[in-house]
Amino acid sequence: MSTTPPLPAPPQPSPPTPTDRLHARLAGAVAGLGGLGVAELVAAAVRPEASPVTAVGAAAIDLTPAPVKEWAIRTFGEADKAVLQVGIVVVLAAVALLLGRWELARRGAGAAGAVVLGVVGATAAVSRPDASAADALPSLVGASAGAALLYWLVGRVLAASAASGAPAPARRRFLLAAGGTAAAAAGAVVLGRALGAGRSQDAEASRAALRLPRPDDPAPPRPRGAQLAFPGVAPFITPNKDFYRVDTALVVPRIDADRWRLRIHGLGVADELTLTLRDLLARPVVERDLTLNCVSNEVGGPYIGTARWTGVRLADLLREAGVRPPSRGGPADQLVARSVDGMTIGTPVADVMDGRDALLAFGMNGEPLPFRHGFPVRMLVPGLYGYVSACKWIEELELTTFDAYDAYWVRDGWAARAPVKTQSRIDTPRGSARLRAGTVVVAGVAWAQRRGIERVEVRVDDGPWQRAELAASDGPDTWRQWYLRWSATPGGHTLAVRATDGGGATQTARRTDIRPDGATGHHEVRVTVE
Ligand SMILES: Nc1nc2c(c(=O)[nH]1)N[C@H]1C(S)=C(S)[C@@H](COP(=O)(O)O)O[C@H]1N2
Ligand SMILES: [Mo]
Repeated sequence: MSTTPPLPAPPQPSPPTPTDRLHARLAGAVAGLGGLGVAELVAAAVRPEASPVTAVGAAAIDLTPAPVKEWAIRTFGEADKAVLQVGIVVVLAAVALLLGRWELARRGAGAAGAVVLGVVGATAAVSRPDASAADALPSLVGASAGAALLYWLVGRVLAASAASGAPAPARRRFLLAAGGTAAAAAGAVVLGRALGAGRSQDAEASRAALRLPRPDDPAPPRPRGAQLAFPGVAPFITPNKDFYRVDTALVVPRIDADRWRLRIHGLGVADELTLTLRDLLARPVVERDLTLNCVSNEVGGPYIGTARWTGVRLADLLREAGVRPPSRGGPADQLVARSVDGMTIGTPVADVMDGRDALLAFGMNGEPLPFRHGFPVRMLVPGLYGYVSACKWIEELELTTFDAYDAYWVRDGWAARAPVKTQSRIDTPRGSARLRAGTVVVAGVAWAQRRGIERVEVRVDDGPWQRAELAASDGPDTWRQWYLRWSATPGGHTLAVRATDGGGATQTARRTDIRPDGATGHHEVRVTVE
């Protein structure tokens, strides 16, 4: 009788243990970080804006419905872009954990998911208005690296799981592999971002080398009394570091001024022009104090500032290109400015050419434009909100018509024409302030660019409108400070302010939304007097 030993049962893949699942998620997170690190390194070589996080964020900004965008600006202020990028990384991390589990459940499934993510990033990157095909590379190479890492790391998890006899060393090998990969990936992210920043060295150097020319047409002397001495009132000139910033750029464009060009072309342009910065600097240089404000500024809000700008007159350039305003029979009524990052801003040709100080500016408060405010050159048109006049990082001016073309914000539902509305703001006392009874200085700013401020009045509770003292005027295109000495009596009080412009029109009390063409209503501040 012969006995044959029973054949050993073929090894059954044991179902994943909780530790396996945990480690698979860890593998997903580490592979995700690795993919991101590789993507950042490639983006540093291609173009920092092509980084998947930046590209997806930029696409998200463009695809987000306008009300959500406004909510984000209202809620997060100038931190909105940082919040967006953190949000993208959080979503990416959640998806990475999921892909780790998929890869464990079915070999290749998680890796395939990573590749799909890469295609999403690449699609976002190449659909940016300023993109080239190479912008797909960071996402695609990063996702491939992430997929390979995921396949490999989950392989280690399975190996550890199968080595059921002595799982400890195999587990340790997996954790070492995961830890080492994570450290290398974090290093790659940091290095990639640093290299990307280094790429802007030419831009930094060109800005450092720029000496603002002495203006041929200096700003009229600013009256000494334009600036009041009361603490808490916004300074008449806003320092560059405090000047508000509103734009859609996730990465501030850093343009090498030596390579910068501005093209002027379009309807009714007899002589197309292409100008270098040197060409602009060689023209008659003007300097003006101008107040700039954003249509998204709520009543009492912070998105307004005044600077002394240096530049050249835009109307002269247009005239040299053969452009005539509509009143002189010119066929174009809209001037569309385009920036290097694809922003489009449409301005009435009539406004630019009616004699006001519309500028192509390269200087801000005595220094070259800061990168965040549009270096090397931006547009400014007194009397119009920024979104219809103040294109930063400008590279093209096209003459067209309002009928033929809707600029970026207009497609979002904002008005195509948006002159600044007369407005005023109480800077001191602050809302909810607790004050002592007696004389309290109520003070702030009022603005109505092009028309100027003629009168400011303050009302306490339901009392009469009382005329405030006005600081000296620096001209119709800048804001004007004002103050009123108030004999504060104990109790809760509501202070309100309203301005009357140089045309005699008084600000309406009617509260309207910032959309479609700027908020109206009185700024009110509630205080408690003890
Ligand atoms: N290229 C570009 N230019 C732009 C914008 C933008 O998003 N991109 N935003 C505009 C808006 S809405 C305003 S209010 C002003 C703000 O200029 P500042 O950021 O220098 O204060 O810039 C304008 N120019
Ligand atoms: Mo704006």
